[in-house]
Amino acid sequence: MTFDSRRRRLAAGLVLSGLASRGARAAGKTLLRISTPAVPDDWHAKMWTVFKDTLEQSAPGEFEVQVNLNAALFKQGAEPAAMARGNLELASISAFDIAKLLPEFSIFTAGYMLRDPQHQQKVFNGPIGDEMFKRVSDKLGVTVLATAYLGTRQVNLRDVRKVTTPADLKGVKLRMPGSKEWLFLGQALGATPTPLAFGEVYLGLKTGTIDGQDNPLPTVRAAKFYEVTKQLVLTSHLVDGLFIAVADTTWNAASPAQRQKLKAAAQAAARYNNDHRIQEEAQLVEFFKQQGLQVTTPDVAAFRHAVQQAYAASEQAKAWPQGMLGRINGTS
Ligand code: KDO
Repeated sequence: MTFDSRRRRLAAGLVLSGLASRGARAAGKTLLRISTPAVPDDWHAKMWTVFKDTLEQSAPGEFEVQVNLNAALFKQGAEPAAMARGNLELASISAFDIAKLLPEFSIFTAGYMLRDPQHQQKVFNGPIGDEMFKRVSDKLGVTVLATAYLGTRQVNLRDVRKVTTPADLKGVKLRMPGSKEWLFLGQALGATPTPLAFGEVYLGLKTGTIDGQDNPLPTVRAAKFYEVTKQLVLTSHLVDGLFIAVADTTWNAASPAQRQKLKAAAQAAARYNNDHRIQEEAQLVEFFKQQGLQVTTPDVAAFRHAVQQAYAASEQAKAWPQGMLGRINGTS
């Protein structure tokens, strides 16, 4: 699809969804538009079907859930603004999206901070999550309903090279999503971070405009990046998450019973995603080897040290709430 035809479709979609919104409300249903850049075969795309099905069972006829994948409705990272404008009801937003508007949230964009998916769930489903999500609601006008594990990010290269420490990534054009918080992570890894939207990554790898990208293994499979790369470097640099969030206008208009059902549906979706992802992450190295990729393990301690030093000395760390780092580390 050309950029123009996509823009026309998008504009038509927005007009239609505006009309649908009024129509759906008039018919007594609340419209829930969802937008994600995820590709259909990825678990955090499929989890939205679980959300929709769960809600249709628990609240039949009350909601009309519309799932839009592949960034077809809003471009990656634009979801919080679309929710604030009343053009989108639900999305899975990243710590990086939040940090743009709430600088203290950048603590969750730091490499080698969260230890594993279990640590992540404990942090966000406990007092730290309650406190930080309250700030998110106050600042962004969205309520977080559940935390989905996106996976542990690994470096994935177009050409094979020996990578032991961050110095070995010097000059490597490593694609990162386009915000300064993401670019900082790429730089901390020792690479030359290059901003690019998720939807452009496959072609970028194929044509060589980028030398590599970083993503969790299930996404490398689902988006087929393994077809256009030759190496996976298991840096495990970020235990990444996505927050299933609803616009506060929708949340505040819902009855207490509806809120409970929305939350339960989001939690069922996150559970589905988390279980599948964790299971798949444990199996994928074998799959990639079968596809002909070299899978190498660098000196992870050297990467951890360099990345943690970079964050400790960073401008963004100045916005982190007092004592939060210790509280995160101490959560078990
Ligand atoms: C990506 O662009 O690399 C990323 O993994 C960033 C995440 O925050 C999230 O937007 C994700 O893409 C998309 O959901 C596509 O999987």
